[in-house]
Amino acid sequence: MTKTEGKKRIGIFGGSFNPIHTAHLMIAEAARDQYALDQLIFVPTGHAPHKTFHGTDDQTIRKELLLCAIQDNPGFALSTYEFEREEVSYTWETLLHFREEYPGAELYFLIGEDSLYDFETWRYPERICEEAHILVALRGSKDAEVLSEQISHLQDKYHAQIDLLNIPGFAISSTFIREQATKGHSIRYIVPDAVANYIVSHNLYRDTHAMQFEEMERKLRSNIKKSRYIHTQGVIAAARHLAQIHHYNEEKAAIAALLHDCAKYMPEEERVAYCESHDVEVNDAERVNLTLLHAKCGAIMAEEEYGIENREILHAIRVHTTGEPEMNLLDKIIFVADYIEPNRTHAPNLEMLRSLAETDLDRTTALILSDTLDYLKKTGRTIDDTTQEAYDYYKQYL
Ligand code: DGI
Ligand code: FE
Ligand code: FE
Repeated sequence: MTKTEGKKRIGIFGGSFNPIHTAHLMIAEAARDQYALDQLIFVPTGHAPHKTFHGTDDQTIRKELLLCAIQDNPGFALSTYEFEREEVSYTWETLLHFREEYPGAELYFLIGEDSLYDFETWRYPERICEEAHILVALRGSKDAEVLSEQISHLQDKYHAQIDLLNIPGFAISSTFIREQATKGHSIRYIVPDAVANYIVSHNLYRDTHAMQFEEMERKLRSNIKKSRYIHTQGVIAAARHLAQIHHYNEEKAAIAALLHDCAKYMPEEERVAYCESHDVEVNDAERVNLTLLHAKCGAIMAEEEYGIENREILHAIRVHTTGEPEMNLLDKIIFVADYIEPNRTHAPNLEMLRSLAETDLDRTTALILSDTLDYLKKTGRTIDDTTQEAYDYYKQYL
């Protein structure tokens, strides 16, 4: 497409963006590229800012996520024009605003295919058509004949200038993303990494879950000593960090970290019976060294007392003290976080292990097991078979 000399070409993309996702970005980039736009401006709709349970309002979240999403594209910009207005903005008013902002510019207004069919229900469709070219992102939802009829109709009636955007078909929606995030499922590749990280680290869309976390935290605090609670907070921070860099669900990692030592203060004489009554096997080393059992008891307690059903979380708690061969990602995150958390100071090589954990969890696990075994041998303690087996497996990474 050739550029009209001297005239700026500005694209305007309105929508809820709750949250912004890859399909929005593909549409915006296609418009920017195919119509040689100087700037593509995202204009999130200003619907009433309601506070979320986190105390942040919905507009702030949508804005932050948009900023994350567009940061690396110099052709993209964000306008909070509709946020700043008291009343609901109609498209024609928004276009008038950008007309004043960019006098003499050619405005391109992006809409989805669905909007093409309810366009006439919008306030002043004729003014919209007067101010801007309309770019339609096709979803392939209607057949070609219906589409071209609707376009001709709008062209005839409003002198609309309508063009189509060529983009691959997709069915990503913001609703789908929020649902995924609520369930703690991955939204990686559906939104840019920066957006996914923000959503996960700010616990967005997870209201019930976040409540539960705080509830569990309160309950835990009344069941363990202050020093253990401080250690636990350190493990949570370390586990969140490791989850982020190794691409594991941060919330699940935080829950496993929160509860990993929940049975630390269960009376030792109750532990064997607690395990056996829950069909959990107790080995000889554990019978001799009942402190080891806080891991298995912790997994049972997390399920029974804290209502954790997720098998991965329960497993990570169960193996956090001895480790085991072929641990999964969460197991390793918790195993390593427990050892390197910021409040620990006594173990050897801590600084080296902390930086190695950023890149290589297997090798970090191997080194921790090796140091633990050395320490146990030096202090003449019984070694649990599982600790030895875990080391025998992980020593390949040394
Ligand atoms: O509960 P934490 O203190 O946060 O940490 P943890 O659950 O890793 O427990 C740490 C202790 O467990 C540490 O002193 C080493 C010990 N340990 C790990 N494997 C074995 C073991 N102790 C014995 N006796 N035998 C083991 O195989
Ligand atoms: Fe522990
Ligand atoms: Fe611990």
